Amino acid sequence: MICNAAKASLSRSGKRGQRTVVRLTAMLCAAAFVAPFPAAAETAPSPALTKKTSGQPQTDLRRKVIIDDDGFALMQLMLLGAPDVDVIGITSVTGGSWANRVTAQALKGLERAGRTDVPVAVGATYPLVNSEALTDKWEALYGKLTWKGAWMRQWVEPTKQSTPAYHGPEDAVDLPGGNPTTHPVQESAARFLIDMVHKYPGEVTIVAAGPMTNLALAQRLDPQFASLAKELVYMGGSFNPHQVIDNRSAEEFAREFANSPRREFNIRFDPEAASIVSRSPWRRITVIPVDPSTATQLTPSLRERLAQGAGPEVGASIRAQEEGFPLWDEIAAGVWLDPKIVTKHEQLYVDFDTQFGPSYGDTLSWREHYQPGVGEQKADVILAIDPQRLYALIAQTVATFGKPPAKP
Ligand SMILES: [Ca+2]
Repeated sequence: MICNAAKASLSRSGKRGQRTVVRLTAMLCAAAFVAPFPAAAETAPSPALTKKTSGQPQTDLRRKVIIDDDGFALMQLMLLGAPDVDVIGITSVTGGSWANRVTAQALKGLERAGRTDVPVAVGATYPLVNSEALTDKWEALYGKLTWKGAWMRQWVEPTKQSTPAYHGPEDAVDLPGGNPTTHPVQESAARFLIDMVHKYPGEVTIVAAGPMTNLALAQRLDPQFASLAKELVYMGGSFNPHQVIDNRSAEEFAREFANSPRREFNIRFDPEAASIVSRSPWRRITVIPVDPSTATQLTPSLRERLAQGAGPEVGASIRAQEEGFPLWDEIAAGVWLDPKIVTKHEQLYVDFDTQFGPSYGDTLSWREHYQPGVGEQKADVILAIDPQRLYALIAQTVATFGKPPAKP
């Protein structure tokens, strides 16, 4: 969930050494990183022999991940900075802002992080069925949405959050810190996703933190897509969230769920895509809904703590982030990097309402035996996490941008 274009449009920066094959020092670093988190080690891929140098076999133990998102912020830095993780690609999608802007933000963020080795593929410009015109009609019938992403023109009532600029889907992109000089790959996001799961069958985790349009397109193009991935971790949906933090920002973000506890933006923007993905044969699904995010907040002190460790360039971009936001997407990365941050979770069958009525896009869920059995999949739904442990994990991962590159 991204509820603010300012957050999405920030350009991340930083210097980081070129990654190659994991060497002994990096492996030790990775081992130290995952050692406190045994559950993460349980999900680590089997070692694959990847390359020989000077007669010495070298093993790439890093976990492969593709980030599918409608922005570029702390979550991307966490995964790029985690020493046991290989980000094999980033795919953009329209959500908080249009895909062409998200693509530029990702390229720019990677340039500033010194990680132009990570390919970026351009994702879907439009949701499968939903549209701005349909959203206007829906609001006339059923009431105003709190946040509409790329279609947002104004807030319903006063808010601390900045009002994002309204753009058309093909408007020229002019990022605040300058446009990227690098370019996306030629293939579309859906094609890139399909190609990667075929190239590394059973090894690729997809962390999705925007509308699931690209994943739905990939599954419809190639019915093997979901089953060839290792797992899907997605931020989306809402079960029964409550305001936890007592301040104005938390109160304002609670507007999104106070009277619509089953509605969440990523899903509501493209309900049909979310339903297709929920009914696809993934080996494993982890859902990070709104629920655990209400205990988290990017406070000025947390922001400064993260920025101080991240080096001057990445640090400056972190300081530019708007305060007060729940850490929705960062929880998704955090749960994948360290499952021990989870304090409450439940196995549920999950789908989403695609009827164009008042509950369009709402989260549907069933315990075992109650599910309708029309393809919906069982998922591990994260309901609560330890915020302090998440903050420490974010600090630990972004701090890698503040350190000199490891010597080869
Ligand atoms: Ca997002």
